[in-house]
Amino acid sequence: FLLPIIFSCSSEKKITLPKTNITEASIIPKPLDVTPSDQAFALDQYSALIIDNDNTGFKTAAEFLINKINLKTGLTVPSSPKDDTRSIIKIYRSNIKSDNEEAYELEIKRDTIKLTANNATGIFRGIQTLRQLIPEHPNDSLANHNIWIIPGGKVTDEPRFEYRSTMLDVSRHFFEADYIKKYIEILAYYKINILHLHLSDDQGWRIEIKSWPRLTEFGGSTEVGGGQGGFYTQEQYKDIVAHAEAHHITIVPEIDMPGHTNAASASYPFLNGNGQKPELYTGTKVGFSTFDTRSDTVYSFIDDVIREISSITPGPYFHIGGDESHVTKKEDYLYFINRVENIVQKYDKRMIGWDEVANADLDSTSIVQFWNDLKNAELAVEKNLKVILSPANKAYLDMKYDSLTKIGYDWAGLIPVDSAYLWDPEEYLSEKYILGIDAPLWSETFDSTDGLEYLAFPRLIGYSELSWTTPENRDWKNYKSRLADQAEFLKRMNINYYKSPLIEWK
Ligand code: TNX
Repeated sequence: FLLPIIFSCSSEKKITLPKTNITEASIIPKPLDVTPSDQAFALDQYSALIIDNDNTGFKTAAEFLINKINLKTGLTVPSSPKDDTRSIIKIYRSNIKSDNEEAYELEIKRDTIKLTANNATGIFRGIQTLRQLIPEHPNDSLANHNIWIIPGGKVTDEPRFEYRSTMLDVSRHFFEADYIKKYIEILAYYKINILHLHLSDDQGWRIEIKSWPRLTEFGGSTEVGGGQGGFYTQEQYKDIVAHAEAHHITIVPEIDMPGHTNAASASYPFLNGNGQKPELYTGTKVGFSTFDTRSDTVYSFIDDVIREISSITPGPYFHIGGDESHVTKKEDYLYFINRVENIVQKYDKRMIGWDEVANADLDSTSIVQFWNDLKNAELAVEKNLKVILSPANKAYLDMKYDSLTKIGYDWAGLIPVDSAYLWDPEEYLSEKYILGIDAPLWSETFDSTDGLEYLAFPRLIGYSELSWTTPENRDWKNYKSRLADQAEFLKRMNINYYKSPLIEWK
């Protein structure tokens, strides 16, 4: 006999009810405080936007929001109300309670959204929260036109740390300026506010220095594996800086020295500490090169480099590297760091160096970036200096996720998506010494933007939450489900993220 085939069939149209509880919205990084209401805002063809003052930063931020709403929904939101306007997004400047530079308040009601901050940066951060609250898909069951339902309530938000950074190594492999601009857009969406560019290393010098043209003409002509390398002209660098500024992101340029300097010394052999003329290098060894630390000509070269880069870098920081100078004598190294610190200060920048620099007699404004040796970070604290945390076994984006990851290293361990998230900066130092977090992406093991994105995402999204969100507001299970909801954005942005099996991707 035949088994009856049972199947159910429904002709009912599937109705997905809009999420209207703001506390369940997938915002990353999680805001400081979110209070729900039982209302919801309807974003549709009858919505408009207004700004309460003429501040150019506010205007630019509002245009940014209008543009992003258009890209996501296709709606063209007018920047002033029209006769048929039914709902309004208002951007206000007012003195909100927090004096944090990046604080904002976002209040969502039935027919108004009010975004308030003391300055344009706060508004810009709040705009990212609002973007994340707009659903990827409209609801078409509520009216005969598309409506994007934004859950109602109030968000009061500000970051835990002021330095929320990622580093990209464009030296071991070069990545074009246009790509850096796309990367900046993704960082901004997650409220990362610093992009640290590792602009020089043994394998390539990547920024034009007008007074020393061979640095890029020759020193920028290759990369790991022997590819053609490349470099940013100063115009291109300025363009990156301007794009970053428009996203309220600061560029931190790094020229790594006295070690990691083979490309510079191959271009100008007088820089070399051992008196020889080195060849260009396309391998992946570290710690074999050094500048001549006792030559005044070397310091006048460094003065030119720092002067030229500083003059096109509006941000307050200059990173001098200082790591793995294994062939520089200790006393020469300490002498070098102090002299270079003076040059950085002469051009009104605050010096940052990898943790080894803590051994020098640093000025109180200089910053130590912990990556390897906690003793160096503790030494920095003894000297009352600020520290940036980049513990390699937690925050290195070039570590493999697991043993099957095809690119990346494992010298500091494997870093799956959960361990990248499950730590707290205060495990290392007390909060008052921590300026923030930097997640470095070293590029020895990949030459494509696909590889870059595979290692960076989704872990970088977790570092954004670690540096923005207070420990009480962080929870892996909750984060994991919010992360799963990022898939649509990452796909829309064409990001080749790693589909970690730890996440139930939507
Ligand atoms: C260590 S981290 C380095 C880099 C390498 C990286 C590879 C640091 C300050 N130095 O030169 O690219 O390991 O993971």
